[in-house]
Amino acid sequence: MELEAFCRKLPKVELHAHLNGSLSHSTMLQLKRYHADSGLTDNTDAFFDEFQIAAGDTRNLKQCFQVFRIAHSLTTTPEALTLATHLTLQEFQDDGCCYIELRSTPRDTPHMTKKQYIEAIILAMLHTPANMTIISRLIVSIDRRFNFAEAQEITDLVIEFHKLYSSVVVGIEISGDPSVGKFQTFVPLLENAKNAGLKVTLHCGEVCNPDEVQEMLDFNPNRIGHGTCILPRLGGNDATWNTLCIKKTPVEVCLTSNVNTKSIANYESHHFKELFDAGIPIIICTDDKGVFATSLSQEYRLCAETFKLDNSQLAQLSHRACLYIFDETSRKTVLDKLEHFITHNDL
Ligand code: 6MZ
Repeated sequence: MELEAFCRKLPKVELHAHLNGSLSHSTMLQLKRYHADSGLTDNTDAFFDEFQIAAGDTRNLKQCFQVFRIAHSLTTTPEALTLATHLTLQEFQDDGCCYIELRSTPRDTPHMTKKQYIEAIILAMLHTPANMTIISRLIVSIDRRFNFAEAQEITDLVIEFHKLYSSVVVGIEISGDPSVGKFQTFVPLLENAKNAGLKVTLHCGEVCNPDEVQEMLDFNPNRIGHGTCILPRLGGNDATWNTLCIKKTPVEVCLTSNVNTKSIANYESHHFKELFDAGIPIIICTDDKGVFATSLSQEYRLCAETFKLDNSQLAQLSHRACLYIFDETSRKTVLDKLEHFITHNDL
């Protein structure tokens, strides 16, 4: 089977996808139509075409955080969030994704509170259209810009919703502009979330900050995102790299995101290779498929082409990723699907 078709057919899990960064052009158009039909204003006209940071774009990681405002102006009501969630889940499903942990940062808007924001996504995941088979779970995000009180408000909500909907709300994470805020601010809150049964994933080492990387790894998160500046050659140091090698913390790897934001010079110099060789669990993810003009199957294809992996190795990557999904009750279902695919395709 040709590589592109194989990558699409391979059952995959997506564990690092920000909802508002995952909106496709077509989803944004539908959200614009919804806003117009509902008499709501959005401010996307002037910069609608600036949402995508595709290959060759001159913007860097810092500038990338401005584009999310465009998506945010299209997800201001519970109905719009429901639509955005359903359309995004459908696109992942069409791309061969069978399990997804979508993440999103609750926002107060003129039309909903943070609590309503979280509830809208939970309900959208519980009440998917009839043709939808993808299993979807929610990780609630805390933006590094938040002060302690704002982050506490969100953590309390996540814990409350986890009690009510433990089958949907599975985790909490820290994201946002990595040059802003301090990880230590959020540690007591993350401990509370952990104690309440939530899993934790952290954006770790997206920029060079070895002290913070070390603090994050020492916190023992269930997974980390990116893990870019952990290797000495990428701005980490021997201690950060050795800690990762010993702890074997699973890394959500987002190839195109790292290249398009210029965190990594090109695919060939991506740290995937060192992670792979060191036996550190890797989960191939998209990060923001709308912003970076990618898809989960495309990320698998790029990985295969760059690091010379055959179909069997790709299937093993996907299989191993299933071990790190936060919803333990879905793990067997997802693993069975993958094992069936591996057996039937003689891999
Ligand atoms: C860190 C990122 C990110 O939460 O509104 N986000 N945080 N690094 C990245 N790498 C490029 N990409 C996205 O989705 C958009 C939000 O996700 C975070 C940012 O906080 C962004 O505002 P939600 O659904």
